[in-house]
Amino acid sequence: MIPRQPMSNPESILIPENLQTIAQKVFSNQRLAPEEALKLAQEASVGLLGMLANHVRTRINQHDLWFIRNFHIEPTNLCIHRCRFCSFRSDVTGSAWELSLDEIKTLVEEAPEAEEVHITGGVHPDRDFDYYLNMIAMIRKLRPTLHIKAFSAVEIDDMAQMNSLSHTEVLTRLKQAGLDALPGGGAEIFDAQIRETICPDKTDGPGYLAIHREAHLLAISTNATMLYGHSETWEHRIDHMNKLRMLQDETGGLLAFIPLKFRNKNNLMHNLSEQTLVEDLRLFSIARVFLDNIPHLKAYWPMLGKETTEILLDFGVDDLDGTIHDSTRIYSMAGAEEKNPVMTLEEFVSMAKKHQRRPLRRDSLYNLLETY
Ligand code: V47
Repeated sequence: MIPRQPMSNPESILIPENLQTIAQKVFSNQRLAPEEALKLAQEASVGLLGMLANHVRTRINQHDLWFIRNFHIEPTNLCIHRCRFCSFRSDVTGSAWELSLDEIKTLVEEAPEAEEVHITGGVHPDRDFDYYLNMIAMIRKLRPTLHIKAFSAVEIDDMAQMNSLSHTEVLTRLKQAGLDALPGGGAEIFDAQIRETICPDKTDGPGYLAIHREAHLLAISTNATMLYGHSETWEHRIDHMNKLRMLQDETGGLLAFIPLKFRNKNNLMHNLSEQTLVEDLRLFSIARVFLDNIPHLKAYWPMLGKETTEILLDFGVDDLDGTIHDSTRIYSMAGAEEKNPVMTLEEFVSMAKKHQRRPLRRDSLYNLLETY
């Protein structure tokens, strides 16, 4: 009989010589320089990356796995912009919608148990600023404790430009109406040259970062995203994350980082193939290891599918977003796994327990509401 080997603890797994100094830095909780993260991304095995990501995730989030009861409102799919990856815009889908405030009211009334609403959509060509202010004020009046996470930096920028207001004025007035936080959309990839190809006519990288900084200064927390798996290199990804890490050092206002995997159905970039699962695992791991100051790494399951999301729990993820209630179309149109996205609390709890994680229901600021 072959004698059983003692189970090795993760940190005793053999690490190749060329990566030992970097791995040691991660294990001793030191920050990685961008070039070290790049080397890790390019040279480490996926197993080593997962081990490092688990180390950092455990340090920052222990064995907690977060979830929220939420729903989306997408007020319109009309849009003045022409992002080449978009599968949602009315001229791509061939049919347009614009929700009235009454229709939005009904959607809020239909989700009495949710603690967060996520509002984002196309940038309408001629809605005035009052429409947005009235929308937020109406939701706030209807549901005084509902957390309102609304309008990406791009939408904020366009509200400012169309109404000759500063970003500070737009954010201040939305906050007075009841806005709590900004979602992370619109970041794509900060590199100017790639942006010129994939989304040439909207808020640029410095603009996105400036609006998030402004929001943080007004005590509006935000998330940040990165669209990956299209034409960018690892250098572009690390540069993108480094800019977010520097912003976070300055303001501390970012709650979560959400890598968004490019999906290639029904858009102008359909000729590009999608990334493999292994590449997803590498990307999430590097994000967890490099972004040592952003508390949460979210796997947005409607985009990734539940299976991949579950695997990502072992690659740095501590947050799964929420129940969603089949209220978003941005990703299903682009070919995401989940065509009618709904995740029940039972599914979430079972996924967490399978991975020895503590299932926790949160509010939008990661305050604990319930353990299971
Ligand atoms: O900026 C659009 C992405 C984003 C495609 O803050 C696509 O909690 C992949 O930011 N393939 C908007 N991605 C959504 C977003 C978001 C999602 C979930 C949670 C949060 C949060 C924010 O969706 C866009 C763009 O990067 N997107 N089309 C596509 N074909």
